[in-house]
Amino acid sequence: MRPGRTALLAIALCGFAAVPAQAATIDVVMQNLVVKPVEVTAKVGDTIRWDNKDFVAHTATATDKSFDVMLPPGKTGSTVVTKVGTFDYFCKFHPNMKGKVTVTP
Ligand SMILES: [Cu+2]
Repeated sequence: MRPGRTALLAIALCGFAAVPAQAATIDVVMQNLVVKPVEVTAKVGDTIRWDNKDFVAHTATATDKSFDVMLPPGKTGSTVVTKVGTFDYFCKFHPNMKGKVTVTP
């Protein structure tokens, strides 16, 4: 590879590394008292968005209280994950509704 081309490649790689990864939104649907998908994986900075398609209210309440999102009937709610770890959550009104968010760096 010619020197000029190597330099150009180095600049391109540096430029790519300097751009932070785009935060993603991970959608979870609550319908018929079921959380789908039950388990999702996110990276720090991503948004988890729950879409309550039922006619009753739900919550996405972390067992460790790291988030507690109220989801009125037909509404969405979200939280941005900021900590690495595995977070189990449930619905305060329907404790059988459970899900899990795994957050990676
Ligand atoms: Cu519920």
